[in-house]
Amino acid sequence: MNSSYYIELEEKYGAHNYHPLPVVISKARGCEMWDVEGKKYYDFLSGYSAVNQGHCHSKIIEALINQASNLTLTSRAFYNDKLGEYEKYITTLLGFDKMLPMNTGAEAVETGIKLARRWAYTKKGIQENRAKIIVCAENFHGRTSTIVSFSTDPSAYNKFGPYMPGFEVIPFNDLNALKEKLQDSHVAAFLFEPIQGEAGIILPDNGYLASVRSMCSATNVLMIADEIQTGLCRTGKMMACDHENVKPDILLLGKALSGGTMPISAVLANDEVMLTIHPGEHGSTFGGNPLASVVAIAALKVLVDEQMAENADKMGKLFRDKLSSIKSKYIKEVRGIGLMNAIEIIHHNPNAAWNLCETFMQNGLLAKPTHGDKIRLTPPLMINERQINEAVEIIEESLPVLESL
Ligand code: IF1
Repeated sequence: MNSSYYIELEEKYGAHNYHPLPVVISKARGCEMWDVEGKKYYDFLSGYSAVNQGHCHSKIIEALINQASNLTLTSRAFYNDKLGEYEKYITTLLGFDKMLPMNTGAEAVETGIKLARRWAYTKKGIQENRAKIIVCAENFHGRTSTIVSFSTDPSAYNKFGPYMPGFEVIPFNDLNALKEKLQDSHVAAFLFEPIQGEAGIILPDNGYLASVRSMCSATNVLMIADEIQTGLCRTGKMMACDHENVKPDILLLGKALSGGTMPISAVLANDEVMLTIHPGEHGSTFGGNPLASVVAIAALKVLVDEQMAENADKMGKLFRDKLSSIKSKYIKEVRGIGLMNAIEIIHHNPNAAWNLCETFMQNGLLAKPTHGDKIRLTPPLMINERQINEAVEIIEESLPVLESL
């Protein structure tokens, strides 16, 4: 069957909650994907940073297959012989007392919100149902009803009300605005992305993370870092917070925690916060299942053993240098850190970035615009110099399409 067949199937039988590029992928390995016609592409989206280790990494797939044929789920009604090993591995690797396992990134964010509120009432002494959580404009933390309640993107929250109260919005990268909000004794936490992904790879000023850390500590407010997209070596360090040697009070992980094989998310915190939730007060059917536990250990080991943070740092610098040397009136900015990069397009046609991505696709590279005029360029972290060079060539040879729009 050809691509049209599969596209028509989804059109007829699937919800229309996405607008994909017209490409039908049937195989992927490393940085490369193949469509049903056998055409090869470089993957410069990486499943929105879920495939940092590269598609179908042999060690992760091997771990998955071996465990899947033995034990996949016990539920948390019983213990199993994999979860404790995983909890020990990830808390030792990342430097926290405990980990609460969930499945999707949004579930990790929701868990972080519940932990912050529970800590606020039982430890900080905030009056019940009065806890506030500060968030940033242009945030993206998932798509549950609570999370879209504090989104500033109408396409995320419009006509999904009524909205969950208890959230206040400040501009990202604005320490004065945060300082002012932190004077409110009802504030339980500050929830933020170290780098705003969906907003278009927006980096804060140098020192922002360290200032957030000290300001939250000084006002007894929990710092919740959503590293679901920025974490796990994407920015050239294990965590984006590591660039400023900052440790949040609650760390949220997802996506590449499974190497893109299955939904696995994790919430890490120290005992003072984590132990405010007692048995039977939070969880999920698949959270901490033995299959996810084995896969997550393998996915984390691959990042460490194959030095993917170091490669992301090195290849990211090469990529931005080469992109920045392209002379084009249509490229307003090249920005990013590690292999979390984006180009911002400047063009009178509002569909220019989309059309450019369709041309990238015709020339063998897959990427997608975010918020109109920004194109996220986030390949798997095992990409090599030759592949970076080929990708830059594809980008450069595609730009002339903008002349005719
Ligand atoms: C979609 C965006 C990215 C995230 C951060 C939590 C979550 C995400 C920082 C929730 C998820 C995904 C969701 C996916 C596309 C993608 C995305 F475009 F939606 F905004 F990456 F930027 N925190 N991001 O980036 O994790 O529940 O999805 O596992 O909804 O289309 P999830």
